[in-house]
Amino acid sequence: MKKLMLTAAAAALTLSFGVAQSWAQNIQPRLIRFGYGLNEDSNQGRAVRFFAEEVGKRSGGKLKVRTFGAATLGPDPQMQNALIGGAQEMMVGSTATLVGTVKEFAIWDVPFMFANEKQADAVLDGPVGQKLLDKLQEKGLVGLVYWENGFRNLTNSRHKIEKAEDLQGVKLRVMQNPVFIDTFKAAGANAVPLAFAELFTALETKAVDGQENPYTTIVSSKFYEVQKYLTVTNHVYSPWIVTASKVWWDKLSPDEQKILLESAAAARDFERADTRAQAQKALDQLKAAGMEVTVMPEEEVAKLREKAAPVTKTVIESVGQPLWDEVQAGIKKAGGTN
Ligand code: TK8
Repeated sequence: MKKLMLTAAAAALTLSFGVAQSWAQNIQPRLIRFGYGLNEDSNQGRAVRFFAEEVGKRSGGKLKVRTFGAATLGPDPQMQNALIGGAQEMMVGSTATLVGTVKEFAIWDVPFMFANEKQADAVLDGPVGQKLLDKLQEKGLVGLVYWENGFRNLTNSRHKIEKAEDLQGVKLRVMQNPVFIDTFKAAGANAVPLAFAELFTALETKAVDGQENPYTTIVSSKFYEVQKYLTVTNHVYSPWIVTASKVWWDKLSPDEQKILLESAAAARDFERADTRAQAQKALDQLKAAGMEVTVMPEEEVAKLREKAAPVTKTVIESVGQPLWDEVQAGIKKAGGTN
């Protein structure tokens, strides 16, 4: 009995020593302000909280992530600037609003480029995805990992959109990004770039007729309250990106950086699984909330693709053929075509 207790005590000692050892890594007490645009009750909010808990656990409570949802620290472009200036530490948001900072990011906005999530994961988590993350450094940002926003679909309050031509004249809010503006202009819509934080009010007051986002966001942002028609188009796969302020990041120890990177990657895996599990449920919720759901027939989607072809060409000219080829090779390797 005594021997057993002694062994237990020894084990406890080793254990606490082990813990003390990992705490003895170079980790300082730090507060990390982490902003995001969607509501707390969203796939984005859940993943940010997961990230915060991971960072807490992995740093023995020394690194504290304080989360700010619903764009309380400002819309994506404003937060990006705060990160660059060092006034905010971290955020997750659309890659789309980074195109003005690093032009190559336009490649993720090319309509109909990824056919499924498997292709998107392979390319984003592969060498090309990393290459783009690395390009942010010289602009004052550190790109950690990509999370999933998802395939985007159209909603509007004006009329049912079933054919490509039904988009004609519809005043559609798009992300603040030239590829989105050009794609929807080419489709005949009146594309209006607007910050996501202003979108609900714009839809409610009918300043715009419609918008496009994944099902999960249409639910978590309650767009179904002010939008009657949903059209399934899956016109583009949108990634989110987790970024940090470079001036701040450079002051962190390698141990601290490792904790943040690994936690962001763990949160990515959690987020993608959660988002995918929620997507079908979200569609059911939208139907139950009274939205009229129309699946755009394939031949009509093909017309949208055709109209978007010149936009894709412009993107290739801007990002360069080699980068485009790399992405296409990644898609091929992941299986299938787009
Ligand atoms: C949230 C946005 C949102 C995006 C958009 O801040 O703006 O429509 O899809 O997820 O990043």
